[in-house]
Amino acid sequence: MPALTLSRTPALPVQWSSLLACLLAFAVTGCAQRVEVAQAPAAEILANVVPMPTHLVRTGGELTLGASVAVTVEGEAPHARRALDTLLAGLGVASGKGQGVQLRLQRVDDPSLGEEGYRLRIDDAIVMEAATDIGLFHAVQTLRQLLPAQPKPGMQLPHLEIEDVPAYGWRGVSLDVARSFLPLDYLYRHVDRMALFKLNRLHLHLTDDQGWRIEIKRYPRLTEVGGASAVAGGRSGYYTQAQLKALVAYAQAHGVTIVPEIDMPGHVQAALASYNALACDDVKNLAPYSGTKVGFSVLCLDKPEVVDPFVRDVLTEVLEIFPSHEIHIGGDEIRHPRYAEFVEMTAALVEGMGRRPIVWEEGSVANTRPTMMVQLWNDGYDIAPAVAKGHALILSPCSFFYVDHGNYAGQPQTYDWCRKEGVPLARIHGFDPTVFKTAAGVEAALWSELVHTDAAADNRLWPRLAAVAEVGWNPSTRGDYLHFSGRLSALRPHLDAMGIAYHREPDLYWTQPWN
Ligand code: TNX
Repeated sequence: MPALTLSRTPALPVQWSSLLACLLAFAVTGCAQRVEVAQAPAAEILANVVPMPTHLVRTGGELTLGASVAVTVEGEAPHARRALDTLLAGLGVASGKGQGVQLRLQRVDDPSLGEEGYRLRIDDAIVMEAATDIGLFHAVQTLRQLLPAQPKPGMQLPHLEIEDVPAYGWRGVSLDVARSFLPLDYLYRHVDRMALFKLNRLHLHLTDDQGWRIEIKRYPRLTEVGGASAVAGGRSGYYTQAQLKALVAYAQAHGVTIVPEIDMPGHVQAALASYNALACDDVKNLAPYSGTKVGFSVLCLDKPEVVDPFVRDVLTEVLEIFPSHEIHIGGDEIRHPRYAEFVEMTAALVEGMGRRPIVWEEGSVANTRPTMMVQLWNDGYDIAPAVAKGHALILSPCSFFYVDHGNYAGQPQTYDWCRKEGVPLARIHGFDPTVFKTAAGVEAALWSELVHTDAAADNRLWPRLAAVAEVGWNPSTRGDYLHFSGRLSALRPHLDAMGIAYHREPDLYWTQPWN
């Protein structure tokens, strides 16, 4: 089946309807520049779904949803079922046995669908098939995008057939809650938002110089002292273990694995301020830190008798909270003669505990097993030796994935050290992960030195995370930005319904109010 098949009943290309609206509004809004650059997407838009399904055919006609849907489930699918019930309830549609359009969720024994793939067929009934509950959950998310964001009379769905399997198993976002804390309720909302775009890894950067955000029972001062500081202007705070366990379960039910990072051996001023013995004896500055410099603090690697048990104890508690197979141990931005030795020790420790370590790119110099994952973050870093060793890569090259950089050049309160022009939506969508032989997937990073509120986080993350999702799920679409922006533009009511304070991206015609 070709990736895109011409439909018998083409959907209205969203870009063109927006263009029309723009022309009509021209006198008051002055959108002439947009008109000049706007053109039709190379492929026809058949359905407003992001990420673009790998196979999609419109089969002609529409299905009208009535007041109720008759749901049947074959096989275990509690997460998908809950998501479906929430979706239908939100649209005022009753779900249950009996009357109305038939909707079937079915587990099938089909290895070609993998852990996350699914089929969705809409004709006079709706049928979803997947090998796993999470595959069915993703099918429900596609249905969610095809339906309106708010209830309305006579809701219609296009007849279609989708078969959709992600290119990459790692489609992530990392949130730096250490520089500036994000409240727990933000993380819950964030998981919901990730789920709509089938993002599946939430990497939490839990510790850094400016704060320590995870309760460790054996070291209470880490949160008493380290939890009370933050970057200047940012928020302090920490999560209890019980809170994190509940968040982990919630995320799992939404197809999201939470990957914890304890950043070591550098980026540890909050830990040193909490437990001075972790610093070398000649270190004078042991105060909490609220600046934005990096690379100045380090665990005393000459005192393994103090540092190694600390690392082991902390990781033991971290692993009890987070069932994620992958555990991030940091390793960035520090020069020390015993650095490689420390990474080797810590990576082996994680492996000995039955998990898989991840390090930032610098850690790839250590003599570790190739099963360790490596996260690339500098565009220019020579990652070839790590690839040759067989390390799987998480791709976060800063000029594509650092969303602490502006949505546009010169955006206030953003960094530009990696790319002066910022990291616009189109650039992310143009990223090609396929040139990295051992890519596990992609991950955007929101560092929070300059991001101190929920609204600022929303602005940096959205709509750019939709492009991250598409690049990781279906990178074959990257040549057609207009196709992507047309589909995404139409999903604005869904972002509104979730209360996202997104960047009003001109490429999506979001500078104007939605009518
Ligand atoms: C680099 S990426 C860092 C972070 C900063 C970020 C700011 C990485 C592994 N280290 O500590 O917050 O730049 O953009």
